[in-house]
Amino acid sequence: MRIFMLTGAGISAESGLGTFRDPGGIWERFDPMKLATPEAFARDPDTVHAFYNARRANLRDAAPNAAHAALARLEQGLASMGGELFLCTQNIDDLHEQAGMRHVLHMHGELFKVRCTACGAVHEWRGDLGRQDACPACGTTGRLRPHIVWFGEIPFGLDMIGEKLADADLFVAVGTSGSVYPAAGFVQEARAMGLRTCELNLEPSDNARVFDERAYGPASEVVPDFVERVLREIR
Ligand code: BJW
Repeated sequence: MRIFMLTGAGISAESGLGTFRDPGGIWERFDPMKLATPEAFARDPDTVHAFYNARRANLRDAAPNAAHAALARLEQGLASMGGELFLCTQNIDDLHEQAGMRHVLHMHGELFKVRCTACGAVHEWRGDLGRQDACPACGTTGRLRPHIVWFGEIPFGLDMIGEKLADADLFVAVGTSGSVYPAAGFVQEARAMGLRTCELNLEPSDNARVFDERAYGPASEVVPDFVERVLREIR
């Protein structure tokens, strides 16, 4: 069995990382147009750096939950039976990797990485970032930015995403509201290619009616249940 899995902020909610659009979520407290666009960064880099410095500090204290751990078990289980779990996350946290996932595509980038807009080099960066920092590769000061896909920028890995969707038997979306494109359109693409589709979420998402199967509840419960069911089926 080959599974294409798309995860969103809901899978990390129980690890203490806020979601975006739930009541009290990040975009209810902060204006995305002032923080998560290339124009906002050009206009006011200090405010954008402060926002992502706070997010990095939050992530440094976070640990994976039972849902992340279950997906790492699924990756191993499917691989041992000749199948594949392709995990495409919209999340910029590293909780899938911390839980032991070997292969993760971060289509919206990674919080613990920065990119130099002078030379293009990408670097690991776990601490605060500011305009005073220099690129470790080319030495230019003030040209490092979060390695994150902001609104209006093209997500990473779209070619591979298309290939893996075409290759899969089952599409599963976990903890995503289905409101940000192009990720929100993957379920339609999957259906058009003849894949079965399944949604695991706290509550029905904007796309809920498009899915063949649905299970609702906290990710720490519905994801391990789903994983155990799949592992039983393939053994
Ligand atoms: C739980 C739970 C628990 C809670 N257990 N579940 C049509 C086509 C293409 C593009 C567009 C289009 N229409 C508009 C666009 C443009 C735009 C867009 O989509 N805007 C919408 C707002 C309408 N898209 C873009 O700009 C993208 N780029 C782009 O389109 O490039 C052009 C292009 C692409 C492709 C081909 C050709 C051209 C880029 C989008 C970048 C998104 N960036 C962000 C910020 C990242 C940095 C940061 O974190 O600061 O990414 S926005 C934010 O939303 C973040 C997330 O990855 C993303 C998705 O959010 P997610 O994960 O779904 O979170 P929530 O909060 O929305 O939902 C959480 C869910 O969890 C809820 O359902 C809860 O119920 C659930 N939940 N607790 C289980 N315990």
